[in-house]
Amino acid sequence: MKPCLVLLCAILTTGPVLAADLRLPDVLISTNGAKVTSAAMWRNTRRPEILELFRTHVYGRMPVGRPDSLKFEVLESARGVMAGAATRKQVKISYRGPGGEGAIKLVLFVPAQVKPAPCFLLICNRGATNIDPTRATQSPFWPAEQIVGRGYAAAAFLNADVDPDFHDGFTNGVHAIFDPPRVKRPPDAWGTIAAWAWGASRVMDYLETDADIDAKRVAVIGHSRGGKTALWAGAEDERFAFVISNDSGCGGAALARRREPKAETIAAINRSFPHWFCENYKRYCNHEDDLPVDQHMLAALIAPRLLCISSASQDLWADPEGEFLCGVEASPVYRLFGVEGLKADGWPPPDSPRHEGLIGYHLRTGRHGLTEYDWKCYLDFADQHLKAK
Ligand code: GTR
Repeated sequence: MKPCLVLLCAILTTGPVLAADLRLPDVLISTNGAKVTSAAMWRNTRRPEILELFRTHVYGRMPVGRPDSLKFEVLESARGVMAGAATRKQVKISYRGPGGEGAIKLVLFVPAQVKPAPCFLLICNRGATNIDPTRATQSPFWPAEQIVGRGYAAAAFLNADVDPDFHDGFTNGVHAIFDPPRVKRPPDAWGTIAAWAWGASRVMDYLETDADIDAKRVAVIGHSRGGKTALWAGAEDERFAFVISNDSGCGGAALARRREPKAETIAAINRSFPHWFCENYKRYCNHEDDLPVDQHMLAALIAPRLLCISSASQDLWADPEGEFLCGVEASPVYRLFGVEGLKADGWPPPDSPRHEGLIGYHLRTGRHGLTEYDWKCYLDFADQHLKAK
């Protein structure tokens, strides 16, 4: 064969790296080699084991449970906003630890006609104008009118309230409040993504006390770094009935072992954002195969609850196909519970949501972002699977 023909054949046969080629850790084989064959084995043995692996090697260990000092102050409760469609509440959620005090400001719109209402909680990693309580600015990042119009409460908080998004050696935010003073942080101490996830759980603590909210039907949603956070929040806190990862990419839904040439890697993310993960995660820069987990095991920690994963066609940095495969590879755990995870024969074409199973997936045409189209998909999925719960 001529060299150019050899090259052509090589190009034609080199498809995308499929999950089967990646030698992912088996989500259903315990560290001691035992095959997990029932939902009970998953719940009692394998799930706790995987959760511990993610705490130790990826996100770090957050303080356990609700702090005794947690306080809720409803600063405002205004009926008849959004032309009568909603009640607006603004709530200060505060906490105190050895290092001082901190607070999250929650913005919440409850539909006037639905009580108690299922709720979407957005972890907002963009500026405050995206979650404007006055609605003078209406951002597609948080289309609160559309959410309320579909019969859901719309809740949002700024991740920066919990922990500012820059590397300062963990001297601000919740790390400074709760971590004991020490010369060196342990290598599994919580990073900033774990801090934001902890914040989402404190908001959940409040939502459980609000009679207007059905706390058994709360979705936690985040985009990109917020999507990584939503996944970790849903893994750590099983009160979230529905978890939504929008374009979460590396350290979120994308499988680390894919190493797609145009996608973010563990080395790249640790270089740019050394504060997001725990120190141990840096051991896996350029050594993805040594990591005892991959991200499908994170998605599996949501089982058998509702999960949506989405990608954008031009968002190659987030490895869209790797995000899809994450849902596929988490699905065996859903099957242990007698339900379907992601039902799709192959990577679906753009703008064709797959919502049949309890893991929904869509690939949106376009760039990295959280858009009204994405929200429409999540609301449709919730109508189908969350409303009926
Ligand atoms: C990028 C980062 C991604 C993603 C994104 C975002 O710069 O590399 O992992 O989190 O930021 O949050 O928008």
